Amino acid sequence: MNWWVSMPKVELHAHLNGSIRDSTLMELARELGDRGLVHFPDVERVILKHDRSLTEVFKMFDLIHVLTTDHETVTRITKEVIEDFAAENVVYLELRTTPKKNVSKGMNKKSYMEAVLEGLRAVSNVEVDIFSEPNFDCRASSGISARNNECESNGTGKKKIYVRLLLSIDRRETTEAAMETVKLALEMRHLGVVGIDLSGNPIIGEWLTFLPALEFAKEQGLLITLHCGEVPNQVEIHAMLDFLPARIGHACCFGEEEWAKLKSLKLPVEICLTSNIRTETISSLDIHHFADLYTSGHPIVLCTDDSGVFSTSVSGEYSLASSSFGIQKREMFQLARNAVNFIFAGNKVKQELEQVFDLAAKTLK
Ligand code: 6MZ
Repeated sequence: MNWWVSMPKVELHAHLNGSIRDSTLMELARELGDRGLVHFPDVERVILKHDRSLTEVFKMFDLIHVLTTDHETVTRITKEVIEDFAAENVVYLELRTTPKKNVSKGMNKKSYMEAVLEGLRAVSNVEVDIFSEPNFDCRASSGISARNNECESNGTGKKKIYVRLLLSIDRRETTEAAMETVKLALEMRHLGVVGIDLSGNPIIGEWLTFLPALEFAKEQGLLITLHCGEVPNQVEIHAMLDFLPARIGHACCFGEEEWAKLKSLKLPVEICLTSNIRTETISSLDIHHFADLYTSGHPIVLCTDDSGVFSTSVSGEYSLASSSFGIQKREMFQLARNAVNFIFAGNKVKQELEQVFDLAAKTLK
């Protein structure tokens, strides 16, 4: 097996609807095409196009959401995405998704998330650990039930992946809609929801619209990660850093002042190399901020962002960083291992992941 695949990895920045297999998207598009709901050849062309600007990427997401936003499909894509990450030895996955309403399908944000949980439970070829921290009682009911957790014995002898969920606020949403997502996240904490993400088209929406919901989430103990500096917006970048999120994603359009602030705060950065290059938020890898952050020892974690949309994988991102920046396998292994420090799950999971990396360190050559 390829070394990069064999190495245990931690994925902290993966959007559910960006991580769908092309084959599944094509199948869904064909079905809707047959029912006359989309024009299949147009959709096929969009799905198979792999170089997209940032603006085109968000149009692509709107199309994906047309194909996927019903309960059954949300369950299916969740199951497949987890299987795909597990197959390449991702041992801990923080999967993020935007809870959605789709009135025509009887879907609200809560039922969308129930469909996601159903997808977690549907995975059978690998053991999925979705249980949150021991101080949450998994029998306490909120209308959504936990199954694959420590309340039941596991002992299956199968490969294991820890999955935790982040609920995303889309930058198109209102303050009220953002607050609804945070309240849902709080209601689902015993089911593996550990935090909140702010994402969506970075040229849409104002930071102050989301701030009340993000502040409330933080007060309630949810951990926050923000898409920060995907486009040049110095005022917003400073406001986001002042908010002190637990992590940020991207950090592509930072100036000297913003780098200095980020580094003094030691905020971990989720780095998505292929995504940044494909969307042209960074023009080439030799000027990517990965190199500076890595050499200065700043906390970073390599992630995919949207493995489906950008045709990448976590193994691929590690291999790419190694070859582009001349970093040896042993150091890349250490980089993967360091990511355990930045996960939103608690100490028990961190300790268990340390053991996974200890074991791999002995066996990987
Ligand atoms: C900002 C992004 C993103 O939530 O429907 N998303 N937001 N920047 C990016 N970089 C390219 N990639 C994905 O997954 C898709 C949604 O995630 C956000 C967008 O809001 C997109 O609609 P979910 O599962």
